Parts: sequence; structure tokens; C-alpha cells
Amino acid sequence: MKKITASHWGIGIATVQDGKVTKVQGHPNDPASSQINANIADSLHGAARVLRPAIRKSWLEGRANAVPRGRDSFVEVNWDHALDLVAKELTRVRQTHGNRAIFAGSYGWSSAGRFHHAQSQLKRFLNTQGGFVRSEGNYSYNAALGLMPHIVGPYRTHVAQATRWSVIAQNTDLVVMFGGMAERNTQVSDGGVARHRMSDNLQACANAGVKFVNISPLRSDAADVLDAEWMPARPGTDTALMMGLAYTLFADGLHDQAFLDRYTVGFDHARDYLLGVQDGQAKDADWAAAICGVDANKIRSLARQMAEQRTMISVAAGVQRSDYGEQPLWMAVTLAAMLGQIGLPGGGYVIGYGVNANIGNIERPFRWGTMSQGANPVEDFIPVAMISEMLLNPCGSYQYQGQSRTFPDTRMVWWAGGNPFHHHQDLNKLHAAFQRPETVIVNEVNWTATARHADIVLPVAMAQERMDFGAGKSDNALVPMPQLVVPAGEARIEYDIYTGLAARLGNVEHFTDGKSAGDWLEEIWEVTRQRAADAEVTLPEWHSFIAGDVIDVPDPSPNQVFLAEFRSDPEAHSLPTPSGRIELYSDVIAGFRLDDCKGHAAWFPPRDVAAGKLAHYPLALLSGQPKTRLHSQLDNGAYSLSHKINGREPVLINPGDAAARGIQSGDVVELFNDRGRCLAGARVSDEVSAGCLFLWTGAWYDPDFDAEQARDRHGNPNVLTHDQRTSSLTQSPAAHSALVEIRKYDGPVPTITVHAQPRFQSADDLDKVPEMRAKKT
Ligand SMILES: Nc1nc2c(c(=O)[nH]1)N[C@H]1C(S)=C(S)[C@@H](COP(=O)(O)OP(=O)(O)OC[C@H]3O[C@@H](n4cnc5c(=O)[nH]c(N)nc54)[C@H](O)[C@@H]3O)O[C@H]1N2
Ligand SMILES: Nc1nc2c(c(=O)[nH]1)N[C@H]1C(S)=C(S)[C@@H](COP(=O)(O)OP(=O)(O)OC[C@H]3O[C@@H](n4cnc5c(=O)[nH]c(N)nc54)[C@H](O)[C@@H]3O)O[C@H]1N2
Ligand SMILES: [Mo]
Repeated sequence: MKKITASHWGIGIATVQDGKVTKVQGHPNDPASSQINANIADSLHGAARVLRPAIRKSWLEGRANAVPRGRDSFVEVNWDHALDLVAKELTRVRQTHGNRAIFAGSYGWSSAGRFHHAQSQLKRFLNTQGGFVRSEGNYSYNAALGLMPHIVGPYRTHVAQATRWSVIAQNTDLVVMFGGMAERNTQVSDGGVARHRMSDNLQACANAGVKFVNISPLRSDAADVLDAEWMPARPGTDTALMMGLAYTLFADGLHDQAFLDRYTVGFDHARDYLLGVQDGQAKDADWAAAICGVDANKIRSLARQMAEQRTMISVAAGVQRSDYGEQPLWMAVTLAAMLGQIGLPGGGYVIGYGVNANIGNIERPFRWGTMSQGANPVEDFIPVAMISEMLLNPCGSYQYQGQSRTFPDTRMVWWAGGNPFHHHQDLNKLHAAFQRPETVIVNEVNWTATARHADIVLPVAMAQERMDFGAGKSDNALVPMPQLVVPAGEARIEYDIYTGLAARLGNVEHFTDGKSAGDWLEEIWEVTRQRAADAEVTLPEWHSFIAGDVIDVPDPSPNQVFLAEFRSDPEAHSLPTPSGRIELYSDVIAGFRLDDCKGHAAWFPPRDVAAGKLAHYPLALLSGQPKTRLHSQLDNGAYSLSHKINGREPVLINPGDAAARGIQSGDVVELFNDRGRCLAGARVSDEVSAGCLFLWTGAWYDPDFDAEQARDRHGNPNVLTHDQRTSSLTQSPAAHSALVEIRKYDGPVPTITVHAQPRFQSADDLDKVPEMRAKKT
């Protein structure tokens, strides 16, 4: 039997046999379906599923710190026991410390589906129980979220307005890509993507003769079809390179003064900085070349080409996921403003092309229905990437958006639908931070490292084990997601878990509104249908939709040009900035008087470099998104495993760097710095520039606590990254700025343990636990 399913990476057609999904293929109407589908079957029925509720042994024994979280064994219990424990613990924490002691930011992508969205379910439940401390922002483009409103406008709105690729194919001569445009990342879109259009759109650009320059440590960040000129710069030096370009424009009189006068404020500050009026340092092409490693003549020549032609400046989100990540964004806007092409078809800048399948390709014509999360009585939040800082510094102070704020005193952490031991930086620090709370609850489908750091693990159903519908946040399709198989073991849908908890806590109606999961689905669909009708789109009723195929709805703005209206009339369509114009100098940010973000774009060397660490750790570690999976999801699936080397995640190393260390393709290698170490599998390739290593994110963290620095056996780059964040303006993650060294690993290659079940206590041992003796029947 074949049935439809949906994931963030696209629609799948699943073959279901004897109650199991045996294969998932792409939808026939998808021009470039994702191979990530090939991970689903093995992981869904895999050895790492959480099958029953489980409690950490020391916590259950009332000796919570006897064995650290992450190293302890677990005791499986029945659902009644687990839900009683959670209800009791939630009540205790609320009564003793108040709801501000509960952190449930719960950042993460979880899986597609409008209703069974893990974070929304958890938040709705906790909002009915007095609330929780949330997190603000994301790991994807947080510096943009925090900076752009000051200088041009809200980032999410703006990225949805990105100039379309069809417009670029028709109008653009030159696309200069800082951080490239990794096609592998356009497999994915938040909430789903029905048709993968990027390959066709890039092909159209190539056919039209658009020239591409790829400024990135990875040659493959530009699709082969583009035949891009590869101009690798040292990681973290894009701001300096852009300044060299900007200086050249100014020195040659190629900047558009009329545009600057009419549409921007503060160019004089940016110009003085470029000229070195205050610090005596001209930021010219020679200065830039010494920092970024690109030849000064190439920089000058590129600047002139950009001024002579219709040029689109593109900045990949990854570029801002680095030290002082606000600066390349601000400098890209400054450079684009100097070129004066902002708002023209195919000119100007876009930040975030390639960050998902749909940016510049498609948008949704109306908003989909959703289940209300209710209101959170707790107002407090933390910037998302301050999780370790918050746990390690209860009541400590920190800077954010010009404010001095105070961390809550967290006693309980609840995570549903995210994997912080995948996504956060400096995992040894996070491991220490996770020892601090009194209780950690994790809802998971698999025994990830995050589940292994919990006290209470609640097993949840995967997308194929529940009924839902898919609709991407920026996609123009609606996808039925019928239930394909029954949940593994005793796993439950999260709605039923919270219903059970709310019943124990005496306010079940508050959570359910008297509805079952099925009732909610029909209601959310009806809202979607109504909004469609308002947009003159007719959708079928629920029962025929869920039994049918994907439904495409129209693209609302196929020819959109970013900031075209502002350009046509900057008064009538002023920007939502303090001046209404593009702020190349921001009085607001200057007024914050921050050491790490001035009132205009400025150059700051990456922190590890500035600290002199190159002497010991000469290689820059990049850790972008993996081609073979979504983050850490389904890492134990066939496609993900097929790319591993001797069971480890592949790390790309340039032939020169490999030869200098006696490393060959296929070797198990050890990457290390003063924060941590991990094993990986070497892939020697001139696809990565000299001086750089590229290790994909998402191999499940598998620490060997008996080894030096709790070496990770598997190849998770976040044991090596730092947790210092971009700047005190936005406190964004800065994973791409880490220096490391690598060597061939000669020791015995350890077995990967994290793809199997954790250690459970045997029944004999259980009897020694008084609580368990009482519960055993
Ligand atoms: N070094 C480095 N680190 C990075 C990045 C980088 O570039 N470099 N990129 C960052 C970025 S951009 C992001 S977005 C983050 C991603 O970080 P995350 O979003 O945390 O990563 P995922 O692997 O998607 O985690 C989702 C988890 O939810 C679980 N899950 C799936 N469905 C459900 C469900 O229905 N219910 C529940 N309860 N759980 C479910 C999955 O098993 C998985 O463990 O990583 C960041 N980390
Ligand atoms: N297959 C797949 N696709 C995905 C995801 C996934 O997990 N798997 N995750 C999705 C998510 S949540 C996000 S946020 C997006 C991320 O999308 P991006 O942020 O665009 O992706 P990254 O891979 O982090 O970074 C892109 C490239 O930037 C380059 N880079 C890094 N640092 C620098 C630098 O300092 N200078 C320059 N010039 N280049 C640099 C790296 O070579 C890297 O390949 O991808 C999405 N798409
Ligand atoms: Mo992301």
C-alpha cells in the first residue's frame, strides 16, 4: 500500500507493508525530491526509539546528583507512573519556586504537521498551568532578527519579500554570494516544501548567462551548473572584504550619492570609518586582502564589475552565525546602498537566499490555521542561544538589545521537539549546565543525547504515526498526512500526554477546550479553508482532503522585487526604522554604547584569532547543515549512515592540510581544541579551501566520559565550537567561528553507542529502589 507523508524536506510516498513503512520515495510531481526521505523507514522502526516512559535512576532514587545527567542509567515505568511523577514535580516546582523557575523555550524543528507541532503543544499546555520562561529568536539567522529591524525592517518579513529567482534570471548580470548558496540546504523548508524549485531556477539563471561569484570556504556552496568563480576568503572576514569593495567604490567615485542621499541616513559615518578618519586605518583593498586572503587586485576588479552591472549581493545565513555576525549584514546593506541598486529588479541585496527551499522561489497566499497556544502569564524570556549561560548563572545579569537583563533561577527544564545536544555550541559546557536544574523533562522519539540528559523521558509518536496535515511556512501547498503505522512501543501523541497531565492537575478542559486531536484537526482545517475562500481559493472539506493528494495554491507574488515600493516612493513606503530610511548609522545602536557593535558596520577580528589561538589550532572549523539529513533528525537512517566513514561523520580537509598531517581519505581522525575533541572520518577534497575543515552538523553526540575532554566518538562539531555568541546586541549563536587542529587517530576505534538504547536498570536492581518496590505489581 502506498500513502502520502510530509516532512520539512518534502512530500514522501510511503510504502507500508505489514504495519511497517518499508520505503519512502519522492512525490512524482516534485521536480527535485529530497533523498532525506530515505532515512525515514529505518529510523521510524529503528533501534534508538524511545519505547516506554523512562526515569533517570538517581533521580528516581531521590539522589539526583549521584550520577551526572548524561551518564546515568534509566528505569522504564508505565505511563500512569510517569504522568503522576510529572504532575507532582510540576506542582512542586510551581509551588516552591513559581512558574518563572520553569524553562520551556524548547527550541527546535521537531517534525512537520500543523497540529502535532511539539513546541506549540508544550507551550499551550504550560500556559494553562501558569506559564514558563520562553526563548526568543532562533539558531538560523538570529543576528539578522536582532539587527535588521534597526537598520531596514523586520527580517522575517523582508526575507519573505526576497527578489524572485525568475527576476534575477531576467535582469541580473552578476550575483556575488557571500557564503555561497548551498543547494543541499534548499532541500528543506520550515513546515514543508512540496516542490523543490531551486535547481530549475538556478539552471534558468545559468541559461540566461548570469555570472556568479562564490565567496565561501566551500566550492560546493555554489551549484556546478552556475560555473561560479570561486573566491574563498578566510572564514569570518567577509566584513573586511566588503569594506575593501566599498572603499574601492568610494575611491573610484563609483558610489551612488543620489541613492545614498535619498534612501539612507548615516553614510558619512560609514565613509569616515572606511577612510580611517578616526583610527588612521584606510579599509582599502590592500587592507582587506591582508585580512581575508583574497588578492587586492581581485577585490578592486570585483568592485568595479559590481558597479558597472546589475548586481545582486547575497549573504547566506551561515555567514552571520559567526563572531560579530551582525557586521557582515550591516556591511552588505552599506555596500548595496553605495551601489544604489536596492529596489531595482535583480539588484540590491538579499540576506538568506539558500536558507530554505522557498526563499526567492515561492510564498504562501494566505495564512494556514493553527491551534492557539493561549497566553503565557510569565513575561520573561532569554535569547535562545543563552541556554548554558542561563543554567550556569541563575539570577546573573546579561546585555541584550541595549538592556541589562537578569536570568531566571531555573529549577525545571522541559524540551519537546528540539535537540540542544545537537544545536547548541560548546557541548562540554552544556553538559555541565544541564547538571544544574532540579528536573529535566524531554519528550523524544529517539534516545538522542538530549533524552539521555533528562530525568524523565516521555516517548512520543513520529509524524508517520499520527494524523495531521502539512503546510510550509513559506510554501504554497497543503499536504494530507494520514497516519501510516501505529506508534512504536508505548509512544503517544503529545496532545494525549498533555491531556493526561491536565486531567491530573484538575484543568483538562482548559487544555483541550473539550476537543479531541481529531476535532482540532478538523477545526484548524476549517480555518484554513475559510482563509482560502477569502483569497478566492476553494479547498475540499477535511475528510476528502485527508484521503487525497497534495493541493497546490497560487503564488501570491511571482515577480516580487525586494524593496521596490520603498524605492518608488520612500515617503509613502517609508521603512519601519526610526528614520524611515536605511540606517547605515543607527543612533539607537550607537546609543547602546556596546564594545562589540558600534553605530555602523565595523571590522572585528574573530575571537579565537584575536586570542592568538591560531598558533595551536591553525584550522578554521566550519560546521554547516548536512546534505544527508535535517540537523540531527533521523541520523540513524540509511541515507545518513551511507555517508559516514567508518561510522563517523565525514570531515572535509584540503589535500595540502591532509598531506601535512599524513591524513588520507577514509582515515579516522581526531579534531580538538581547548574546549573539546571528537572523532570523525576524513574526506580529503579540494572542495574545501586550505586552512579550513568542514564537519557537518547533526551526528548524534556520543561522549566517552572516560576519554580526555569526554571525547565525542561520532563527529559532532559542537564539542569544538564556542558559546560566546555574536555580540551583546543580539546574543546570537556563532558556531562558524572556531579554530581547531586535526590528527590521524591511531587508537582503537570505539563503537557508536548513541544509535542504540541507553542502559536500563534490571528488574533486580529496581527492587532496591523503594519507590519502585511500591509501584511494582
Ligand atoms: N555547529 C553548528 N551548530 C548548529 C548550526 C550550525 O550551522 N553549526 N545550525 C543551527 C541551526 S540553523 C539550527 S535551526 C539548529 C537545529 O537544531 P534542532 O532543531 O534542535 O535540531 P533537530 O535535529 O531538528 O532537532 C529536533 C528534535 O526533535 C525530535 N522530534 C521530531 N519530531 C518530534 C515530535 O513530534 N515531538 C518531539 N517531542 N520531538 C520530535 C527529533 O528526534 C530531534 O531530536 O542547529 C543549530 N546548530
Ligand atoms: N539538507 C539540509 N538542509 C537544511 C538544513 C539541514 O539540516 N539539512 N537546515 C535548514 C536550516 S534550519 C537552516 S537555518 C539553513 C541554513 O542555511 P545556511 O545558513 O545558508 O547554511 P550553512 O550550511 O550554515 O552555511 C552556508 C555556508 O556558509 C559558509 N560559511 C560559513 N562561515 C562563513 C564565513 O565566515 N564566510 C563565508 N563567506 N562563508 C561562510 C559555509 O561554507 C556554509 O556552507 O539550512 C536549512 N536547510
Ligand atoms: Mo536553522
